Amino acid sequence: MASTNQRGNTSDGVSRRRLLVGTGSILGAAALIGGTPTANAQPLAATDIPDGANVPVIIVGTGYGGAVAALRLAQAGISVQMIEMGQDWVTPGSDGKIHPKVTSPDYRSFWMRTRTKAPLSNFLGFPIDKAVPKYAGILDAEDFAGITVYQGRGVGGGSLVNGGMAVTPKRQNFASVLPTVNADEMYNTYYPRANAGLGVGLIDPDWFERTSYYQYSRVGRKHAQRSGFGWTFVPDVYDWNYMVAEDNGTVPKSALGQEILYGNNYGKKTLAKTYLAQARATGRVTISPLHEVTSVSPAAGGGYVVAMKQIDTSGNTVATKSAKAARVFFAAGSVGTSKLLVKLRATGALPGLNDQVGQGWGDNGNVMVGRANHVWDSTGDVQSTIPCSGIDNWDAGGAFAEVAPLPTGIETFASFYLSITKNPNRAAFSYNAGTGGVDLSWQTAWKQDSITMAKTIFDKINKKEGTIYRSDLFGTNKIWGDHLTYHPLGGAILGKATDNYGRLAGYSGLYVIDGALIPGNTTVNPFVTITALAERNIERIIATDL
Ligand code: FAE
Repeated sequence: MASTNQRGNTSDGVSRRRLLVGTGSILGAAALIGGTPTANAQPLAATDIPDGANVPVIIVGTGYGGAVAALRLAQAGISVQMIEMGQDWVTPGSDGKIHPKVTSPDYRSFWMRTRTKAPLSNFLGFPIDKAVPKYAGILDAEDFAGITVYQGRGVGGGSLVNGGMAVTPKRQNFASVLPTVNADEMYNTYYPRANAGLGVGLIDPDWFERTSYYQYSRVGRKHAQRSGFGWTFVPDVYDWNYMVAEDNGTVPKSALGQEILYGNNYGKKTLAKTYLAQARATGRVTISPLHEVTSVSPAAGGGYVVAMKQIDTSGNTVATKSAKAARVFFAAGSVGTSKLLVKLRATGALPGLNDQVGQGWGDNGNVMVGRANHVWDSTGDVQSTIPCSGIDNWDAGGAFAEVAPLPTGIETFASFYLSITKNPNRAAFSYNAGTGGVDLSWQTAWKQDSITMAKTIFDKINKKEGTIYRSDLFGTNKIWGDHLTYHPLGGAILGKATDNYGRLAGYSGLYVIDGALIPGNTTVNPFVTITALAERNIERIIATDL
């Protein structure tokens, strides 16, 4: 095989992309090393928080909850300091792009790993992961004993890596999502506000029927409907007009150019382009990337001391700092917020947090599966990375399945799905004094409930179509992707670890405002609900606490 240089070009002048297509599968990726970090090797000095800063508000994390809080606090005239452990993804790498394709992960792809950990680990049974330099990449595959939790790292949190599917739960299911929240308020005010703030839109149905990039979705629809299942378009924050222009060849390709899991260079309305852009435009919001909060504790004389470490892109600590804030919002995501709070309670920094902190964590019932189609049901060698449709069997079988892409660049004859299921199991975070880390009690076997629910859809489709499951995508002879979640939820449940607006019990001026508040399941993809709940809570907090 030709050798590969740092830019991903092979010595015979063939680009990595062409090499992969030329080998006829994504397996070629396994043999290639992940490039070398050259760009953005230094922390972004312009927004570094000074040691000893004294600010009104610190927000830990820049995902959905944090972005909503920052914007609304700033609009209320309050200065906000955001602390984000990941990078501000604004600087192109050596290939001129900020983000690599999903088919060619490199140093930018994973958070502090020396080997990629793609959600689909195999193809035709062969492993596809490969060595990469340790780097502050965009996707964290965080391993706990029973589950790998995928999360976005950087300014914009999960919005940097997710599929952008922006789904409001059916109203009849809302009582199971957030039992202590008034549904009328959410559906009349906060869901509409969230959808507007996020820039949610729907695919043009006529273009959907025409474009070769959604052949896989049309096949998914045909199979769902022939088996009698409800099939629905799913809204998304991707700029649909941009995607049509991609198809027309008038703009650079992003969703139609295999970009998603490791970032989209164009087209997706991430938080950096919506809530955070608006927040920054107020002039009252400062974001310090590559800073990780390590502790929060009461300050003498009131307020809180927030300790943090500043890292470089290799993960080395370049400074330790502390700042004082009158109020602190935990928006580090379900896992990030829960880990921090559990550790701070156990180690004596915040001993008054109640025993609900760390409880009630769920995986939104995520489970993945592929089906092998007949050769006359081709799903297309070109596929948009942005899913636009789902199969709804929630009421009858407890599963809502997204028809997901497999954007390999070749015809796979596979239909691929990420299901959200009514999995009832809930795990707890606990401090491990031996390792100094935080463990999660989730057990892989608990996914069996999700598999059973997903099978209510796919067993029936397979029977009707005379097809079988793929067993080569998650290992050798392994059908179900039951080792992971994209949708961590809970750990500081609304009304239990906090009051009904996210105020942490035991500490005035400490708030949770992210997915940690939600008790484990949203019945659909979660970020619209996280955003809407944050809109609801911050409105009340600004009105009464500030
Ligand atoms: P999140 O967005 O995770 O933000 C937390 C931020 O805090 C991150 O930027 C962290 O780097 C940062 N952080 C953590 N700890 C610290 C610390 N100690 N110090 C400083 N910063 C810290 O939280 N959801 C959908 O609704 N639709 C989809 O299509 C969809 N697709 C997904 C695909 C993938 C591959 C993944 C990973 C997730 C997907 N999700 C999707 C889930 C969605 O992105 C997730 O629910 C939200 O991002 C969670 O929002 P939070 O505000 O809770």
